Amino acid sequence: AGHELTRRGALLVVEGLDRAGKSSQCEKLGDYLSQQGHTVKYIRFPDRTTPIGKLIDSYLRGSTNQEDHSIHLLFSANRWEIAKSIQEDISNGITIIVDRYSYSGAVYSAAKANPTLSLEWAWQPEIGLPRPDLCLFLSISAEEAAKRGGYGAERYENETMQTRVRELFRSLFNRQEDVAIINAGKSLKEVSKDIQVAVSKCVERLNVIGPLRVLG
Ligand code: ADP
Ligand code: 2DT
Ligand code: MG
Repeated sequence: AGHELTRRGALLVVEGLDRAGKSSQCEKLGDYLSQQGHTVKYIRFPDRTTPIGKLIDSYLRGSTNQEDHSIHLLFSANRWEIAKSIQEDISNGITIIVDRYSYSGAVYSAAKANPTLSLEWAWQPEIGLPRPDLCLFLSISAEEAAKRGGYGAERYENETMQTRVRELFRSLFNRQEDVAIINAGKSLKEVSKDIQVAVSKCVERLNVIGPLRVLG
């Protein structure tokens, strides 16, 4: 007697270009949801702490080279190795905020313009992973992003890649459901308000959405 059903957590993803404000907004969203009484966990991809993540880290820092398809599959494997723990946390009532996910995975690889690495090809290994209840796409212009500082030293942090990534994010999100496009060019506070509105709507609908789904 007296045992109540645990309400499942929500799987919330924050996506966008470098310097769109993803990490800052993940932190603000975590604080907001905690204040609302949710148990919240923050994770990020790539998760550079695992053995696969260490290979990815040295690739991103330019210490090693990897064939385009091969590194793509490692990024995906880095999500698959954590997929089960995501499912478990969600069913135990924990809301997970994810800093980059499959969308970055598909788009950054496809932006390399390798003739055998299309967006469609790049999406395939993501099929079956936990599906976000909501993906918040922080949309920012090249001009606004540039105001937030120059490019870092990592691979992909250059104008050619960023321009292609911006275009590919747009075409990917045209085809995805459960995406909220957030204007990330506003102030930190305004952006976080817009995110809170979108997330609250999603969290209220969780009982309608039902159990955690998988990416198709
Ligand atoms: P990302 O994780 O998307 O790369 P960050 O959250 O690390 O972005 O933010 C990149 C930089 O831009 C940081 O210096 C951060 O303080 C700043 N920043 C983030 N959001 C805003 C905003 N809305 N307006 C102005 N500066 C911002
Ligand atoms: P940050 O750690 O600064 O977010 O940069 N990337 C990310 C991919 O190419 N594939 C992926 O699957 C993921 C999750 C985006 C990480 C860099 O790695 C890229 C920028
Ligand atoms: Mg970040």
